[in-house]
Parts: sequence; structure tokens; C-alpha cells
Amino acid sequence: MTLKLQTSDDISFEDFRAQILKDYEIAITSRECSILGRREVLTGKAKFGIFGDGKELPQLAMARSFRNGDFRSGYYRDQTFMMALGLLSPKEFFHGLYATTDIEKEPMCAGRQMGGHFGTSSLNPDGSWKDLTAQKNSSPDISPTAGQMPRLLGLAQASKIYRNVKGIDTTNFSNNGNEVAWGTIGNASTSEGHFFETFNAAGVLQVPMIISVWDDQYGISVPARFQTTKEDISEVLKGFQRDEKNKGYEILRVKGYDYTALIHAYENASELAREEHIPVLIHVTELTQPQGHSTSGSQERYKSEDRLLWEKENDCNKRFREWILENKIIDNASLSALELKIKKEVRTSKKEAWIEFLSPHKEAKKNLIQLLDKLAANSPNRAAITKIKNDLIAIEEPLKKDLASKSRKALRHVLGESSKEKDALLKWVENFLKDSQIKFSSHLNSELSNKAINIEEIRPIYDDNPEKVDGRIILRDNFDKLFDKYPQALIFGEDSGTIGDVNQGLEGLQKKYGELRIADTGIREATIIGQGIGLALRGLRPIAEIQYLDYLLYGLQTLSDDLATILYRTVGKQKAPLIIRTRGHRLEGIWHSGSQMGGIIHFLRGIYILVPRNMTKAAGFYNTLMKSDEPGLIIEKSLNGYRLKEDKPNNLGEICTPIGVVEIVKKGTDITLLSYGSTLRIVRQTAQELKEVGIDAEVIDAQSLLPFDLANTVLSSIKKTSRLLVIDEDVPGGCAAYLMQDIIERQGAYKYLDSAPQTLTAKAHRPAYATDGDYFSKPNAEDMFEKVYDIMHEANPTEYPKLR
Ligand SMILES: Cc1ncc(C[n+]2csc(CCOP(=O)(O)OP(=O)(O)O)c2C)c(N)n1
Ligand SMILES: [Mg+2]
Repeated sequence: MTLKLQTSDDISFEDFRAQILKDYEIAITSRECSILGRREVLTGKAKFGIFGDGKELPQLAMARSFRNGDFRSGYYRDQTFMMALGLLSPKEFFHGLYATTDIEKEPMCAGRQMGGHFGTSSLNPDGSWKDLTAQKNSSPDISPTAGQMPRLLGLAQASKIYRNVKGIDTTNFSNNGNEVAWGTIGNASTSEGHFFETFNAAGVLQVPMIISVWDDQYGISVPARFQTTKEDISEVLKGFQRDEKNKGYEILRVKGYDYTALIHAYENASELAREEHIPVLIHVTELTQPQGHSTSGSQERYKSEDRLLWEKENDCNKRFREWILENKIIDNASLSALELKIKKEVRTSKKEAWIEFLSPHKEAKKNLIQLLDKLAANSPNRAAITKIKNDLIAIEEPLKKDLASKSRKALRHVLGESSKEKDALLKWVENFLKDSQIKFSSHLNSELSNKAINIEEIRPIYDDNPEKVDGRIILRDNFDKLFDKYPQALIFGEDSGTIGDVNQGLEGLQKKYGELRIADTGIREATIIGQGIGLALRGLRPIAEIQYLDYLLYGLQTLSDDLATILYRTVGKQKAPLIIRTRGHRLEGIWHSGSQMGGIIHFLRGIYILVPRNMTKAAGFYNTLMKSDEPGLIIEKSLNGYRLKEDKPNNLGEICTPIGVVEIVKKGTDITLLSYGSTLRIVRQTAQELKEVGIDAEVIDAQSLLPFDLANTVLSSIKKTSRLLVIDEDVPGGCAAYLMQDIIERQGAYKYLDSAPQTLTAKAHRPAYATDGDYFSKPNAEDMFEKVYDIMHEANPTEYPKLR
């Protein structure tokens, strides 16, 4: 085995030797963390552990080729990589395991995710971007296997955009697009569609992306023969290999215990991706799992003795050690001494982390005991309170839950009492719950002053005799203004490029702004979303277009698990202000009329969900979101909306539709009708028909479902009308139920109702096709009329005699 590494050309042997020993030190440190980590779980200090043991060596090689500005999108095995880059210390590793909620101590996510989910900080405390080109970056991990793949595509594509699109301010983000996006994935997870979709898309786009497959032949207990055709992912992906005629991938294959080969492979891949902007696959084979998959099981149950023995012999750290000795980098005794020293250090880090994790709880416990003591002394229920206090004293390693639970239970024993001791406890509980809750619940949305709900409304301005144009023209001209104003803005989707989307809301814009900014994509919704996430994480302002609302479901996993949680799971350390554009309310047929709004609003907490009733409103939502730094989904209404005439405002590009604000579109006094999107049009017509029988309905457009009606306008309306009907084309109990809960419970409208609040929804089945299918599936004008009439009939049968 040769000692000569490519990197050693210009460094001395001493430096070279030091690098190897540094690598070894990190490998051993990481392994020791894994070993002690497992024990912490088995002894109950931590809840769950999944570690990087058996994958150390390739990660060291990857870290060596990883440069400032680069991004990682990986999974739970990558602790060694993070440690090698100095982004994760052993103490932080243990804080992650214990779920310490102090972001300074547990910088990955302040305990919000299991340990083994990594990420760096892209933002300053004021929300502005750090210089990402001056640091090593990791996008934040998620647990669903292969879920990290779609965003990897966008992280890589950002380099291509920065290198090739003129006029973008690249400060903080890119140095001529030289940054590589590094993905890691387990062998079994390559079975997921997300992997194949991403793989193909990156080959098409030709972006600087390097995917490492850590292949240990297993996915928990399931061996490769049940996972991968030919049991070999690089073998089956051979067709992607580039050649003289066709662009494609560079595919490399390397054994996971071969130190020099790994370093060569990673340097080679890095150079190719960085300079030529091509995607590379590195299939790292023959890796192992020394402690099995995770703390949830034991591998002896499913691996043969032969396999276990093979894994023992081919453990990458063991082979690395042997190689070091073989090549006389250091002698055995010194190596053993080094190992001993590392083990001690890791143990110390572990102990310190545990003490730090517990110390705020212990401090709080001390205070609480004092309060309970005083409370007991002055209460007739002394015995009960003292028991709670003693139970608390017995908890040597208290969690926040113990403190909250005991203190709240104590309050039940002083019901009806009034004393300063009780007041003190009440105050303590209040503060403790407030301080604790925020640790778990902050940053679902932005907490900065430019958050989307703070962007002020700018109304459309019209000439005296405004031109009447198709809705699509309003969108198109507004997009034109946006792309002109924001060089970092880009849009992509199926048919979005050459033809300017299926409804020509982008007509002519590709010619004007180029194929990279107004782009066609393959039919691949999950990676359209992922592309947007990755681009946004790197400072661009992507608009990802999903052709029809019904097909959002293909991208829903990525939207829900990844985009919707980015701000939350990083506690505000990363942001992805991605706008998703889609259309298609109230078409016809099972897959062309979807209004899965209930599902969408529940899956996508953390993303604004906006349902403009016309294209002027939609244009205003795009402009509002562009001014903020938060993600939003804009559902342009039904297809015919693109052809419906609207007055053309003369301040396109400027108008801002406010988020979280409903609009009263018809005033009335008898009943409040709340709806949104294309159904609203029918509601408005019905309101006119109701007038003919003397019913004066107030019609409100919800417009913004997440968040909904922050100013409680619906409540004000109900105070006037005393009646409420929510009309929605979603299934029963879907979005209408969500709106109802907000109005009745949060807004407190129940106090002002004289009739039972009701919903009118679509049938529970998917809508049938064609005009009749629509009429009998979704709420129609007669349904609406009769429902309102029935409510009025019940309230006043004399004035409104029975209809049918
Ligand atoms: C979508 C999804 N399905 C199932 C799981 C449960 N799960 C966690 S890890 C894992 C096995 C992954 O195996 P592999 O990709 O080979 O990675 P390894 O753990 O072997 O490194 C499974 C099935 C998950 N996290 N996400
Ligand atoms: Mg595996």
C-alpha cells in the first residue's frame, strides 16, 4: 500500500503524518462517542441513539475535500464528518443525545430532534445571512430516509445559478459557483423514490453534487438482497455514467476501510464536481455496524455469525489502525496511549454534558422545593403538599416535565386559599411554563420584524377606466416586474419555461430572463420542491411551480418534513424562503379538482397557505412573500381564473396582499358566509339569490388559511349576524372544520351565535368528473342557498317557511 497521497505533494512528511494521526484521533473520538452514547441510552439517560460507528473512515476522507462554501445534506451516520470539520464536539454530541434545550450547548437544534441530526448556522441573530462562503455548511437533517435527497439537488444547483446567471449579488453565497453539495445516504435508503428522482434530476441538470452511499449491506435488519437490484447500487446505476457522447455522472466505487483509496476518490470527485459542475456518485462499500443499527435492537438477531465476524475484522477503524502500524506512521504503544487519552477525554465530555444538562433543572428544583415548603407551612393541606415536595426531592435527576408536573399538581391543593406563598408559586409556575414552552415551540414561523404577517398591505391602484385583461396577464406582468426587481428570483416547474406555464402566466419571460431563471423541469414534484429548498437555503429566491394542486401530494413529504420544519428544527439558524406556486381549485374529476386543503394545512404548519380569489390578489401575495423571508404556498384559483377578466392595476410588482387578513366581499346582516378560492365565486352569486328572498348575507373571503384571520374579523361579523356557515370544497371535517375551530374556540364566537354554526362541504369521496360530477360532489349554488335558507327557517319559520 502506497503512502503517497495526492495532497502530500506539497507538504512535508511530518505534516502528512500529523494529518493521518489527526484523522485517527477523530475516528477514535467518534467511535468512543458512539460506544458511550449507546450506554447512555441503555441506562436510561437518553431516549434513543443512532450513531456513526463503522462509517468513520469515509467521512474523514469526505471532510478533507469539503471546502468553505460547500454544503452537506446527509443523514444520521455523519457525526465523524461533523467532528472532522470542527462542527461537533464530543460534549455537543452528548448534549444532542440528552436533548439539552440550550442552543449554545446543543447547537444542532437545541434538543428538538434526536441526536444524530446535524446542521450549521447560516444566519446572524438578526436574521441576516452570514458569509456562507467563509464557513462549512450543513443543511439540517431530517429523519425520513432519503428525505435529504431532494434538497441536495437545489443546494447543488445554486452553484450553477451563481456561476451562470449574471447580476446576482453573490456576496455571502458563492465564489463563482465553486461550491459542491455533498449528499450522504445509506445503501438501503437508495431504494426510496426520492433517491432515484434526485439522481436522475441531477444528471439532467448537471450540477456539482456528490452523493456518497454508505453501504453496510443492511437497512436495519433487511439485507441488500431485499433492497437493491443486484444488491449493488453503483452497478445498477451504471447507465448514468457519462461518456464521450453523453453527459451524465462520474461513478466511483471504493472500499470503506481503504484510507488512501478513499482520500483519492474524494479528491477526485471534489475536483470534478467543483470544476466541471458534474454530479458524482461515490459508492463506499464494505462498511459495517459495530454496534448494530441503533439502540432499538440488537443485530445478533438478524446477522449470521459469519457476517458478524467479517464485520469485526473489517471494521474501518480497525483496518485504519493496522494500516497506520504497517506503514510505521507511529508505533503501537504510542497509538494505544493516544487511544487511552481519547477515551478519557470523551468520558469527561460526557460527564460534563450531563451535569450541564441537569444543572438548570436542579436549580429550578431547589427553588421549587423552597416554595413548596413555605406553601405547606401555611396551608391546611400541608400533608398533601409535603408529599409532593418529598416526591420531588426524591427525583435526583429531574426533567422539566417533573418540575412542571409537581408544581402544577401542588396548586390543586391550595384551591380557594389566598396567601403570598400561593401567589409566589403561581408566579413560579407561570414563568416556568412560559420559559420552558418557548424552548419547544418557538420559530414555527419567523420571529423577525420582516416576517410575512408584518408586510404591509399595498392596494392595487387603478386608472379611471382600467383596462380589463385576462387574469393570466396580471400574473405575467407581475412576475415580469418581480424577476426584474429581484435578480436572485427564479421559477421552475413542468412547462414553466418554453411555453411560460400551462396557462401562460409566464409567457415570454424565459426569452427575457433566460433558461436558468425561467426553467422547465422534468415531471418530479418532490425534487421540484427539494430544488427550491436547496436554492433558498443558499440565498436565492426560488418559486417552485407545481403544475396542479392535486399533484402537490407527490411533493408533500418534502414540504411537510423538510420545508415546513426548517426554521423550527434549526431554532432559527437556517431559513428557506421558498414560494410554491400551484393552481387548480374546482376543476373536474378525481385528480383535477382537488381541494385537499385540510390535509395541506395540517401537514404544512410552518408554511403560509394562501388561497387568493383572483389573480390580482395572487400577484399581491407573491409580492408580499418576496419581501419577507418565509416560505409560502400560493394556490392560484381555478383554471378559468386565468381567462376571467380583471381590472389591470397600474402598480403591479408593488401591490401587496396582506397575510392573515380576511376580506368582507359583501356586507350583510343576517348570516356570515365564510369561504375562499373558487368556491367563493359561487357563494357570492348565491348571496345575490338569497337577497331575492330577503336574506342579507355577509360574505367573507378567508384568503389566507395559514394564518387565518389574525384580526378576528369573522368574529366581528358574527357579532352582527349571529349566524355562521363555512362553505368549503374540501371533505367534511377538512378545512371547514379547521376554520370553524378557529372561529368558535380561538375567536370565541360561540357567545354570539343564535343558530348552530354549520359547514357545507364537498362529499367525502373524491369529486366525480364533468359538470354533473362536480354538481353532485362539491357544494353547488342550490346546496348553498338551501343550507342558508334552512338556517334562517329554523330561526324564523314564519318569515322563512319550509322550502323542501
Ligand atoms: C421513510 C422512512 N422509512 C423508514 C424509516 C425507519 N428507518 C430508519 S433507518 C432505516 C434503515 C436505513 O438503512 P440505510 O439507508 O442502509 O442506512 P444505515 O442505517 O444502514 O446507515 C429505516 C428503515 C425512516 N427513518 N424513514
Ligand atoms: Mg445500510
